[in-house]
Amino acid sequence: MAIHKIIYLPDPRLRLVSEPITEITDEIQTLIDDMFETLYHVRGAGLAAPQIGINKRLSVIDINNGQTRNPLVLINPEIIESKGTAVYEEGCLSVPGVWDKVTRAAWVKLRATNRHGEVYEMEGDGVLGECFQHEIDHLNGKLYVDLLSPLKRKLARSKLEKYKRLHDR
Ligand code: K2U
Ligand code: ZN
Repeated sequence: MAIHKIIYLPDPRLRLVSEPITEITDEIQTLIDDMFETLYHVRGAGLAAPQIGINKRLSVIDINNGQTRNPLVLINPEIIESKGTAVYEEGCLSVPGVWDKVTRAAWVKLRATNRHGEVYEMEGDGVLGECFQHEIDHLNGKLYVDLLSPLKRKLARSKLEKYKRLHDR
């Protein structure tokens, strides 16, 4: 297994629309294991393949905060239903050091494939629903800062530059 380097805004690879996965090969299984290892290493709640520079429609999620593990694999995920709106305080591993409020659907139903090739559906609200939406946005080349006002986006960009200078990235 391997821990991958997470890429940061404005890396253009974060802006690509990722390719669907057509076959769950050994290479994909290794990628899933590596993504979980990377996710637990950085103590994130979700990680999308484009965040490690791989433009495939794959995300891994574990919102259990380091307690009992509850790994969730999302291959070719899509939101098939959504309801209401809610305001969330959001951050992103590819925009480190920046948190802000964004408005998203309050409840979503997701359809995805797991690592065994089985299609499943899952409902989510709260952090899970937020995470589903955030991760699928990554697969479409979108970042949560796109949901901010132009002024807040400018502020986020300067906070990110400060973070990168401090962390030598
Ligand atoms: O995809 C990501 O960038 C990971 C996000 C996933 C997430 C987004 C919205 C709501 C819940 C989860 C991060 O896990 S957010 C938390 C975070 C941020 C920076 C460093 C560590 C953890
Ligand atoms: Zn993110």
